Amino acid sequence: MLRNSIISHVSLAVLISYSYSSKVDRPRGVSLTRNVLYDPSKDFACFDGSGRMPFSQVNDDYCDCHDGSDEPGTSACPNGSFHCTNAGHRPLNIPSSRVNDGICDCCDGSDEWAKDSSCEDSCKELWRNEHAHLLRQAAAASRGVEVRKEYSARGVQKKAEDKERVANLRKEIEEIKANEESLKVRKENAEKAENDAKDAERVVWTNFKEKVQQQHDARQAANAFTELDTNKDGSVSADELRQHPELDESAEDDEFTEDEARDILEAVSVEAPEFIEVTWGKISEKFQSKPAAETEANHENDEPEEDYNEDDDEEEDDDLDPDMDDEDEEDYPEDPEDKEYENDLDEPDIDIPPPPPEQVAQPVVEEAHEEETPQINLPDDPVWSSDTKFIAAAADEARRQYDEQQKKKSDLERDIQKLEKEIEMDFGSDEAFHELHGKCFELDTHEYTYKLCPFDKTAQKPKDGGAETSLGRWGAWSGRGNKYSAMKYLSGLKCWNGPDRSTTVNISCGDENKLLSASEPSRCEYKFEFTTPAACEAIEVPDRPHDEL
Ligand code: MAN
Repeated sequence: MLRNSIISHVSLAVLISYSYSSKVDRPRGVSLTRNVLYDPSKDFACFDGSGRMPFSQVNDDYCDCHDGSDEPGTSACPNGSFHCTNAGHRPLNIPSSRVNDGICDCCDGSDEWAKDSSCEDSCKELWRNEHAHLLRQAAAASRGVEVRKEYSARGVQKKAEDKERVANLRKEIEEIKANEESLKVRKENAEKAENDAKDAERVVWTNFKEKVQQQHDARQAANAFTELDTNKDGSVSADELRQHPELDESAEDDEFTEDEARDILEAVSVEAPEFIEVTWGKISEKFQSKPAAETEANHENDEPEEDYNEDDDEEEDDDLDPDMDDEDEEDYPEDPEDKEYENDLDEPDIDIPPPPPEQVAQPVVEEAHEEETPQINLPDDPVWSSDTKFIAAAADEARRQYDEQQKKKSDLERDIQKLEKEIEMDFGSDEAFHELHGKCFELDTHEYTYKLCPFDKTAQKPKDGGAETSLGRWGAWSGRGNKYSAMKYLSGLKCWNGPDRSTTVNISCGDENKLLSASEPSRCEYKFEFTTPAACEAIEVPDRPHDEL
């Protein structure tokens, strides 16, 4: 209001300024606690220091102080505040703008003092309603408090049990550790014995395999010699070699000349031993055996075939037969250093030796072609002797025992870790929230089923099917003032083009554990309301209203 309009309001201003409450004299709109700041016998100083004035300017409907402190009972200052005494109910501060605006804001009607206001004093009525409501709330809270006590007792007991379990598990670990070293040594010794025994047999087996391979190679060479020696004169000549153009070493011309064949033979012709020892090594990769029919057709008038070793095939079959007779087995040199064995290697013998005793592994004989020497595939390891099997079984058992104890130890360590995590968890000052640990609560909304698993996670699942979406994992208590009034769940599934999903769960006292509501106030930030007896505290209901007057 402008200063020049004050004149017309002087009488009103005087009325306002000295209109004191009937019970305790103080300017209008001033609370009991601030009354000391308004002393009519002194000049008035603005609370913010923005001015000083005769007391008559307090509540003169003109705003002198920046903070509005000189106009506690009028609407003159835009930032002022009016105090409703509201005797019989609860005092209230309202913005000055609401003073004399025609709306009853104070239940005692004191804000509408200018006119003969229609505001009735409804404070007593309000108090009665509020009191009844408070009594109902207090009754619910006291039921909740009883349940909370049960939760608390169980929570305290659970924590004690968990601690005891941890202590017992630690003892078990200690016992395992006490035996660990001896089990380890036993296992290592048994494994060493196993490795030694197997290594020794592997040496014999490897020699045997080499020998078989050499014999096999020699057989291939002998067969090739037989096939190449078409005139059966006991030697392969350059002409005979030329029947196999695939052996031509010069790629440029098509013709496999006699000179080229001689270069390979390094002679006019070679006899079997030299062929097997020298020539075969040069041609074996290129040599292609001709199908029997072709060979027979080409040489149907030849002399009756005299194989380089015509008994070989039979013997080979015998030799490769795992069910060979004992005599054969005895022939096999047990000692890989055996002289006889070495001599065998010097002079290719087309007999395939029997496998070492007790190492009768099943050779895989593949009949590649009727006329070709069978391919021999022997397994990497032999069939172990019964002694080695016994040693290996002992090592298996020692390993099993050691591994079993190790697994038991790590299982126990995992259990301890889990229990310790639970023990360290903050379930409230009386452990009442422990009751909610390990449980989940759901709420169906139109689109989703929301889920709260306290101290674990929050989630959302579309009702028309589809996977559960994580709305966060347990983070921390996050209530303002009372930290147990809210929980925070963080790092849920990342929102497309947005933050990781997260949830704030407001906790309030209720008769039962219930997820009351779930909403998404901003995208991917969710808000749940949850009630639980664990949050109940006794409510004290005042039996009389405030009586500041
Ligand atoms: C899904 C739900 C919604 C969320 C959108 C964000 O539809 O998780 O709650 O707002 O993704 O893209």
